[in-house]
Amino acid sequence: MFTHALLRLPGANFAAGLTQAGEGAPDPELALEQHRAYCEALSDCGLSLTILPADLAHPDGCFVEDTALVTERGAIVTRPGAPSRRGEVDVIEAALKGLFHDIPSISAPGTVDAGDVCEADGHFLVGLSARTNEEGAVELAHLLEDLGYRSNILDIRSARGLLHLKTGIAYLGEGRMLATGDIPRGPALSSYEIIDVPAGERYAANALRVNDQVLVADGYPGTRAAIEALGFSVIALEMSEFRKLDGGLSCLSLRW
Ligand code: CIR
Repeated sequence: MFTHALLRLPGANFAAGLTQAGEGAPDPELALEQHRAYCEALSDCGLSLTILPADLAHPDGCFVEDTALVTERGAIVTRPGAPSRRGEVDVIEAALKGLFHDIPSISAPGTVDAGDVCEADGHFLVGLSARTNEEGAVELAHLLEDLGYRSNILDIRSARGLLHLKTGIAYLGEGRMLATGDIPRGPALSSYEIIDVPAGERYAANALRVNDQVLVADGYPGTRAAIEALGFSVIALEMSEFRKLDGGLSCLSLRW
């Protein structure tokens, strides 16, 4: 059960964030409105929220998920792969310090965006991507081991268009993994029941199970139906402005 979430508001210069989506510039006002609805959904799922102010030095700062990995047993601060995002960790680390002790960090030359880390009931899949390098993935695996967790590395560098591992998969619990076709189906995934994201709905793979509910981007009826067929109640959220910056539902919060 999650009881808390940490978030950061998108700022007035949100449109200056990194993107490869080619979907045009996001509207910062609309992003703020969509962020409000996202916060409301997390509250409705029973979480109490800490919402940090926007960070104008870091237009991607609202994508807090990439800056830290929070588990039941402790937190780890990452070292984001994009140089423009490295400074985002300071405020997040300070916010987590009051809640978790001894927070280790990924060190240079390692890089990790925690959007590349998918937890499945205490097991961790770590994506090697354009943002998470081998040094970072190996260091993260050791830090997770220190917390008593096992992990597998999954190389997604050849999956064109997947910014992070969780751009293409979401763990729904009870052994079920939502996944797009471009996620390599190697041994790391063999123990999961794969729920395929329908063709043309790739963006919806970044769904987010929060307690008994699943948050899904609005406008992807096939994915929504597949998740509802598993017996979940779904909260559909408009994500158009975050999508323009390659961001999905999970990126907007840290949950524990
Ligand atoms: C970036 O390129 O880093 C941001 N514009 C989007 C980050 C999205 N984060 C995530 O998928 N975990």
